[in-house]
Amino acid sequence: MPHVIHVLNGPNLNRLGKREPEIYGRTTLAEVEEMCRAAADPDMIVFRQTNWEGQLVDWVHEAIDAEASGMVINPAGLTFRSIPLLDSLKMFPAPIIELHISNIHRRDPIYHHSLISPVATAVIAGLG
Ligand code: DHK
Repeated sequence: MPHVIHVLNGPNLNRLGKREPEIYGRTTLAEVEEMCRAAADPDMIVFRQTNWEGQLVDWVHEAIDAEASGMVINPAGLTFRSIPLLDSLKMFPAPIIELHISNIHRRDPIYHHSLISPVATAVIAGLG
């Protein structure tokens, strides 16, 4: 069975490129998707973005059912609030990379405590 990585993006990341460029840079989400596909075999990536919590939970379930080989997830603002997302990720059996474009630990304290990190294999923050 081919290895497939699910790359999931949370709320407001569809505005990348225009959104607070001093924090998130000018790269658009479409360009990020291209970079992911260029880094892997194009059909090895499932790339999604939503502004809805339930949709993100549904996509985690989809990754579980698809027996995905791994997940890269930027939960964005849901990182700090979503127990439903945390509960869904607890059921995902393969490696999970929690990703933040910005260094959340250098920002406003509301961005300091991730509910997701306890179930993440690793966390990347601040590398753009
Ligand atoms: C993106 C967001 O939307 C914020 O809510 C997070 C994260 C940081 C990021 O750096 O990718 O705090």
